[in-house]
Amino acid sequence: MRPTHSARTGMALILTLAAIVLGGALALLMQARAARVAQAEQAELIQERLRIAAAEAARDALWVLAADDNLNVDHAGEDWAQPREHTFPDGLATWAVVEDAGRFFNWNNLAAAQQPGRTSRDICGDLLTFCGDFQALPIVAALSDYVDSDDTGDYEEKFYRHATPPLQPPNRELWAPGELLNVHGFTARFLRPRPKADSSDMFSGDIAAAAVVVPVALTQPIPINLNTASREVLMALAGLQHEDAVRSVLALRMVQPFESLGALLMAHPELAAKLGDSVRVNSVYFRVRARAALGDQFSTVLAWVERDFHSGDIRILQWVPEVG
Ligand SMILES: [Ca+2]
Ligand SMILES: [Ca+2]
Repeated sequence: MRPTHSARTGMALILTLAAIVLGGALALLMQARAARVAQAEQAELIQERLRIAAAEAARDALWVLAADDNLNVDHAGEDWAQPREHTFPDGLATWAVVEDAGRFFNWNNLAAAQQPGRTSRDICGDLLTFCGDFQALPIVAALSDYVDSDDTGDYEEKFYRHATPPLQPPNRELWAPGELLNVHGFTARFLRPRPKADSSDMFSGDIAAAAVVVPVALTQPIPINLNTASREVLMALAGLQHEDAVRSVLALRMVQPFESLGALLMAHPELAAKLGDSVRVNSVYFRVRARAALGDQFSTVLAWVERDFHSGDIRILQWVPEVG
């Protein structure tokens, strides 16, 4: 039987309605996709803005560091050492802080030629002990072999040959803290920051806050800054027998920063003689950390710089941006 006129009209109407519904769905789908693209573009724009804002915050902090009017003395009360914060009208907030490398022990000191007197190995071993690790010697030996240029030692290529995955000590300075995890005895747990403990406990130091990787090749270890180093770092430098002198140094610098090593020599001649060239009252290497955030998006910069001892000019050694 052939379809009647009204049946054909009904079928056409159904097809038209189906086309309208399908068209509407397609339009909605395209709208949603366009919204998603716009959202992604917006997030990308914000990310780019955050990246630039973090870099500018780091750069501004470095300007202050370069403008330091006393390059012979560096201490925590100076302009460059103050954290900087800024909030823009749209809510974007930046933060930056500069720290001198002289306040920390540099793991890479173990790669530098050792000074007469107390070596970087001795200092590193004592630092680990003051940070609660009482079996530091194998760790220090492993890191020394990993970064020193020769192939002589218990923890050189032969030791790692059967590691999984196999690796070879690079026999050069570390470029990033993450490399420490390749060294025998170093674990993420070992390097994790420790909660602040009872300050009267001599062995409660935090290795995460006391040691850094300054990514630079050295002929000599980076000296410790008497004005900025923590108690653990100064104790590691001086050794346990100079505990009273270190306590006195910490008290003296609260009143007035050391302006020369002569002042240390006057106050504690034995300690001054022991520390020799391993200590100074100013710093050459600095770390800047900056962050820019808007809502739940952020961007960070971590940079290491070298400041010329005479001109104050800044040279960037490493610049590591990160987005999140
Ligand atoms: Ca200064
Ligand atoms: Ca080696």
